[in-house]
Amino acid sequence: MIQVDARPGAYRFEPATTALVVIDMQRDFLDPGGFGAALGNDVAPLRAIVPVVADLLALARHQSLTVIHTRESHAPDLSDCPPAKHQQGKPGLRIGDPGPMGRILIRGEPGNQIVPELAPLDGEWVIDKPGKGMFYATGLDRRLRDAGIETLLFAGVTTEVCVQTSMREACDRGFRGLLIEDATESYFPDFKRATLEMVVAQGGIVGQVAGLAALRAAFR
Ligand code: C5J
Repeated sequence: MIQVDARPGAYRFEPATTALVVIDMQRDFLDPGGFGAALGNDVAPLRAIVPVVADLLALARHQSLTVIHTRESHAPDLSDCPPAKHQQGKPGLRIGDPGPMGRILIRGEPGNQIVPELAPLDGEWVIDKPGKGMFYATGLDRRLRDAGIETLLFAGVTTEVCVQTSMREACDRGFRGLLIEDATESYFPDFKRATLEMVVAQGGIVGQVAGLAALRAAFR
């Protein structure tokens, strides 16, 4: 049993039943010209966590955890993109519109790929999700249960949107979550801070939070 110095209290897990979930570290959110930038955001803070996420991935691989990568992505015909979601962003810079890295948030386009520094290895799970949360229309719930996964370590972007949504959904489904705070980022520093506080409030109402150093120390 591994025990991590976490907030609001110690987080315990068995590596054999634990997966690292890296949410949406894809060019559409991290590179200029993608969906994140199209919504008017500065992508630099998200780019800045890539080395930390790479270290976290290396640790998870070394410890033989199941590794899961998600991508927010839609079918080329947008059949899985509800009108309310499609209408986000400025006309011409919406999901499916052509951008410098291909069609924005469309499966298979260059911008939809995970950044090369964090590329999935053979055998790691890659989940294409049309929602903000990782369970909607992905079949992931069944796959996790079939694999005997009980606990989930979370990283990726953005903290308050796809990461938090996925973590809350995981909690409702009975999975225990630990958010690695220096391996997640938001376009809005206040939103990240608030999300970390929300997660650990009320005794860890939807999970727990720890830094990568604490996770690494727990494996020693
Ligand atoms: C957003 C995400 N922010 N991956 N997606 O639209 O958090």
